[in-house]
Amino acid sequence: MKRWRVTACEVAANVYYYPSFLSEAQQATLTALIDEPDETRPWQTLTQRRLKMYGGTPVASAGGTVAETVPHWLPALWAALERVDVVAERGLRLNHVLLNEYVEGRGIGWHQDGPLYHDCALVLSLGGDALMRFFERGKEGERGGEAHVLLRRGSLLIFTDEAYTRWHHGIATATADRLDDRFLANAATLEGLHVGDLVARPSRRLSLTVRAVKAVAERPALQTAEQRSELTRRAQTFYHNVSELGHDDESRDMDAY
Ligand SMILES: O=C(O)CCC(=O)C(=O)O
Repeated sequence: MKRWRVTACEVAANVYYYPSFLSEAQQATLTALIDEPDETRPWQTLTQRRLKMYGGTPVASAGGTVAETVPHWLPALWAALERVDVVAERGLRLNHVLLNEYVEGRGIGWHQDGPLYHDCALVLSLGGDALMRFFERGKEGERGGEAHVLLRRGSLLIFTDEAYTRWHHGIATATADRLDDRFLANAATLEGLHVGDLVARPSRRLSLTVRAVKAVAERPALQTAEQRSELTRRAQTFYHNVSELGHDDESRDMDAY
């Protein structure tokens, strides 16, 4: 994973899509690295997906996120992503990853990524395609515009500014996604696919959501048992809060829309 060929395509205000960001070989390497046994960091099973977090638990208080040791392959990935134009222009130092695993067409309910991170989110897709839907919420809470981006395997999606702070995003639970010409924003990038096509979900899809946490606290060289248990408690609270328990109704709403 030394060289990264990037072709940018702006699909909607503040939403950028890079088809084939990772080559087939890079996708295979990254998937193998993700699947390396790691007893220190087990998968967390949520309602719809499994999740791993790298870079510490994002918190607003107590001096910020406590930096932690990350897998050996992650710093090179962060460095490569920091060279992508949208990220480089902002001078962002990436320091956080949520690794999502979805099986059998599972998705993620409507949500926003929140103020603990800088307003720039990157999503790398592995294993298969899924349709990411964005919608804009107006000042009175009413629904505004909607845009769909088919996230093909190997692609990179970046969304910033209002797409991050005002728009919501999610992936419906479905065995396949219909490419809807009313909303599809990256049709021009989809070789071999056409509006109206049904795109099957893979049996397993991985995504890495990469961001920069705003406040990072240095990890003390030696941690007391109390500090360790506080970090575990923070992580469990975080996993609980991002669990789709509260999003299930909204997922149904996605399908009804
Ligand atoms: O899996 C994806 O492509 C999206 C993940 C996502 O929205 C998130 O981690 O906030």
